[in-house]
Amino acid sequence: MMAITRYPAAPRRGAIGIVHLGLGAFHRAHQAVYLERYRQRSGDDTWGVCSANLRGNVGLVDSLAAAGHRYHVAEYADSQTVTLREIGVLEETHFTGQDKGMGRDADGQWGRDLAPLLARMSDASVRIVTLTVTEKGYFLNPASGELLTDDPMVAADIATPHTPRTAPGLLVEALARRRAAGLAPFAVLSCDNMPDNGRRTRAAVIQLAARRDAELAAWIEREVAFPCSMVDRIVPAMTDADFARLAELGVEDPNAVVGEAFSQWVVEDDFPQGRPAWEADGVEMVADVAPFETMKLRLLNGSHSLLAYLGALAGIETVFEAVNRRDLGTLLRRYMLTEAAPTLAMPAGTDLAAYGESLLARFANDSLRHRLQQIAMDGSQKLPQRWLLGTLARLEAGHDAPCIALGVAAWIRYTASQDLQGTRYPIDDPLAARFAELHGQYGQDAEALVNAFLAMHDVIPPALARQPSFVTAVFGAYRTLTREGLAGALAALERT
Ligand code: NAI
Ligand code: CS2
Repeated sequence: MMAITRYPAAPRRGAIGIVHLGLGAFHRAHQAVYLERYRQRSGDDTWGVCSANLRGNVGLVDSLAAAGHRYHVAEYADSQTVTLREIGVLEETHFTGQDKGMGRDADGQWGRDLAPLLARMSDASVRIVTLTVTEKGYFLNPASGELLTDDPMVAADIATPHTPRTAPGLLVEALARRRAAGLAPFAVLSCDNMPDNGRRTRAAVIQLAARRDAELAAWIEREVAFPCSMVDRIVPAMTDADFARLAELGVEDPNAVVGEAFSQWVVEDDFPQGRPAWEADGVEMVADVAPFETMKLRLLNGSHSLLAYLGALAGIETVFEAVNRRDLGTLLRRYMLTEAAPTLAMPAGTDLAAYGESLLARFANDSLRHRLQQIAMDGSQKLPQRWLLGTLARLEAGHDAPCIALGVAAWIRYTASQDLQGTRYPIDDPLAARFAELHGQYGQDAEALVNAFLAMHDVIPPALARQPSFVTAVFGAYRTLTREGLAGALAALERT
């Protein structure tokens, strides 16, 4: 018997206090849910949201507008227990990029809704700008955190700063307009899975602003708050099966999203122009997010990436299927307890073993179809914070890291674009062309291939690539994985 709890949206529309960049699945199922709950509880309707996509998914922007910006979120505790929420806190949606089906060619037609979006960001009532533009949307070198000034999108924003295409470019232009108008700046709250996400966003914005106007850059440095945050809720991309099961519950909504019931948001409390009183809705407002962020990135996301590359190579489709394999479950426990947890400095009383077990239980949620290929995308942007920085600390302290050595071997093999059975799949990563080049050049020589990947210093920290024991371990794992398959590689690891 299905247990269904339903919450309709608050009936009234409100004023817009937040602009969000990156109208994807996660924003709809996380930040928007907290804001809806806040509005319903407090009756304060000054924190409505204007949400925009800068690239991709114009269809969602328009479909939400057609639905009066209302949509549903289904939160599954398990396949029989679901909370259905209608969300009404979204007031406006915009699209500023290019997308398939828009009948646009190459350059010149960017920015359909750029003017209204920038006007909104420059409006005095907007006090916070939040972001979920994925790791690559900040245009930072993943290893060094430097702005990618040679990237064509960033170069365009440097050349024509008043018509920005990137998220940092939009922030700089909107902040410049506010400064010129004598308005206080908004706070910028990154909700992406990056380490020090606020400080990284700040670095991107200040570096870009400095290319345009040193005084503007200094003003941003002085005046703008960039609090860090740790966000957590598993929200997979929607499938036809998800829409079908929602229809069975009476929800026929093309803009609906499905996620787990669990949700966490830890935010540094630095909002000079004010913020919703989120505490009452379970948001943890803290002075320093770093320990929570690192814990989540290394334990949850690090485990996800291990499952993604190893599982995808064996042709496994979802997290649920992968984590139910005894040997992969054993790998995750060992990785979390012996390679990730010892690298963390947590507040007293934090029980990392219990946290790890709670993650395994969440991964085993049978109501989510979280595809490993979705998690595997953008590995070049994810691996430093999930695996490599912790591993470097571990090696420098004189320990080994065999689980991550196997993970790195699996990632290298995964980027060959076909699994161990020969089934092909596309690689979705900003560095995909470089991966293809390396496989083309060294595909027949495993040692040279591994060395070439470890020499990608924008992904692999040079200090890690210089550790001979790590290089040897990755090469050994690569050989075992390609010769003996997933079960063989995991059995070999269990013997160590
Ligand atoms: P999604 O695929 O539904 O949406 C991705 C969003 O990022 C879209 O709005 C897209 O337009 C935007 N985007 C992608 N590349 C961009 C670029 N170069 N510049 C500007 N915008 C860009 O993905 P979803 O689920 O919304 O996740 C987005 C991010 O949210 C993740 O990368 C992660 O950092 C964070 N997140 C997601 C969680 C999840 O379970 N889905 C949980 C925790 C964090
Ligand atoms: C996942 C995350 O796609 C990925 O890389 O590891 O999106 C993960 O689902 C979330 O961070 C959970 O909060």
